[in-house]
Amino acid sequence: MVRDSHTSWIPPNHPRKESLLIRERLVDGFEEGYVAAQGLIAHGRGECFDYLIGESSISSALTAERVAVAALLTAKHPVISVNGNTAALVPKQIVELARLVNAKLEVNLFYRTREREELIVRVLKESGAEEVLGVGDDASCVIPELFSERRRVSCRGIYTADVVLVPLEDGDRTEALRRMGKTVIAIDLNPLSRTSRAASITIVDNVVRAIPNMVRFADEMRTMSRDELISIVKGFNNEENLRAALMFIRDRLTELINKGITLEFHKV
Ligand code: PTJ
Repeated sequence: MVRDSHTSWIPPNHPRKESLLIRERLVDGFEEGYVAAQGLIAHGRGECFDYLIGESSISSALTAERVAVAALLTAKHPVISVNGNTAALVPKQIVELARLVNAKLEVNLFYRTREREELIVRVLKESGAEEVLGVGDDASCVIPELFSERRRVSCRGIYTADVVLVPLEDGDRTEALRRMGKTVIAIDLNPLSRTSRAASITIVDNVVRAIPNMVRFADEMRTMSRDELISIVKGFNNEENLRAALMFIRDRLTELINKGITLEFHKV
């Protein structure tokens, strides 16, 4: 689905090639009509936080990703919520993760339109999904005390789920889902967002790394006993894990300040 015209201008040796290619995937999704314009803004905010963690999966994120996989594998009714940005950035990987942890996929949009819902279903189906919930009349259950368009969910999906993975979520719905007694797993590069602070398990990582990591962990952890998986989940403390992410950022900035932050250019 990525058009060459958008990526061909990127020099192969550009130091920020990967980041530029990721942006183009969102621009393509926007032009194809399924990424919200606000999704482009959200991505820019994410990029900023990604700089602070060194654009890599830090150890607290890897821990949270393993715990999240354990929670999904032990859930009775796990659901993965998909929005425009996730569909543009990791369509195949999110379908693969759902298959490995036996979760349902549900489209759920903050900026909801029927057209975007249907386009995202198409993207997911082209990536191998068999069933995608949450479109049109299927989203007939309502999350109480929530007023955004995200309140309408599938009765067979998010409404009855015990564990919900919500990449790039808004804080209101995270809080509402927690009030319903659900385990909420958030992926959010901003450790200070309301979503990050309200979720049960917060993964402070870029969705482009977090989901492939989780696919790898799900493959490795599938053979673990239920007791082992439950003890991984029980041993996790989200507050402590978020503190570890903030301390990583603090220490990294301190190191950069002490060691020097300017790039070294070739002398002529
Ligand atoms: O497709 P829709 O209609 O459901 O809309 C999706 C967006 C993302 C536009 C919507 O959910 C939204 O407005 O989200 P927010 O409130 O802007 O929050 C997005 C959060 O995701 C911010 O805290 C960003 O730092 C974070 N973020 C952005 N890009 C990434 C990310 N986190 C992880 N990986 C990213 N690639």
